[in-house]
Amino acid sequence: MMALIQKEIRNNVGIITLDNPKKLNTLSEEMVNDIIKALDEFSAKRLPVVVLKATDGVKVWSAGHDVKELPRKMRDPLSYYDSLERVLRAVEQYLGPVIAVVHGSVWGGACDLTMTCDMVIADDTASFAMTPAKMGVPYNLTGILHFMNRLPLNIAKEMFFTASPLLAKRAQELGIINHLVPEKELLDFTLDIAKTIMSRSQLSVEVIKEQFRILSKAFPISPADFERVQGLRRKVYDSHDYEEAITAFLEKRPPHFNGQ
Ligand code: YXS
Repeated sequence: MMALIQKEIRNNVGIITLDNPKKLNTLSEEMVNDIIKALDEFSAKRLPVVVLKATDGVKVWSAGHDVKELPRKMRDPLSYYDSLERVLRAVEQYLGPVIAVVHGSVWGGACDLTMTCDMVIADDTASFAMTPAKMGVPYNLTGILHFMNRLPLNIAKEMFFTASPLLAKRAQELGIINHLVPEKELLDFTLDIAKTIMSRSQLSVEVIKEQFRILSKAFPISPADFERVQGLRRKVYDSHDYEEAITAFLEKRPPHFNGQ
């Protein structure tokens, strides 16, 4: 069985490399399970920093959720135990910073994954597209909150409403990217930042990361509002438009939305 990711430890930094380029590093259940397993192994070794990257030179860092694994209809495509949701929580809950190193384009759930990482270091080939509106998917509250925590509302809305890729320079101006560096310097630059982090008190870094996680989720919503959101989202994933978007993608044709 081909490994979908590569794992290595360099100077006490855990490095996970997405390595399924022929499938554009789609976040399939299998790849997600491999990523989570690697994070668990690194956590058992108490590695203070993790880098999440793709193999060098790819055009696509990750094409996001594996569309073939999305429910065709009548089921929440992003429920709590969905593979994408599990990997997002694994990154948030990792004991220390997880740094995304991005070369190439990032799509949909993978865009949420980079937004969930603690930092993003990228080169000028990076782009970020948030695609639920293109895929007919009723994104979920925790995912939208990741973007609200990262970006001004108007920018987050533009990303969701247009589903258009946001290019590296603009991503840097907007703060999606911590540092925009030349491709050949990407990993060394990131390992340098990791070295600085590791020179600090890990007890302090870990408890600060956990506080950021708790505070970034501290968003009051009433049970009635939550249930209303779930009802609204169900109308979308039960709709013709959701089924049509998935089918059109798989049939390689543009979707015909009719608002039903
Ligand atoms: O023709 P074959 O069978 O080789 O398959 C094609 C594509 O169908 C397939 N592929 C995918 N399969 C499953 N899930 C995907 N996300 C996915 N993306 C691509 O890979 C083969 C090569 O794709 P192709 O020919 O289009 O390559 P390209 O180089 O011309 O274009 C690369 C992309 C990434 C620009 C293009 O593949 C693309 O736009 N992919 C979809 C990106 C996207 O919208 N991802 C969002 C997935 S849904 C998701 O993440 C969340 C649920 S949500 O939407 O809510 O954010």
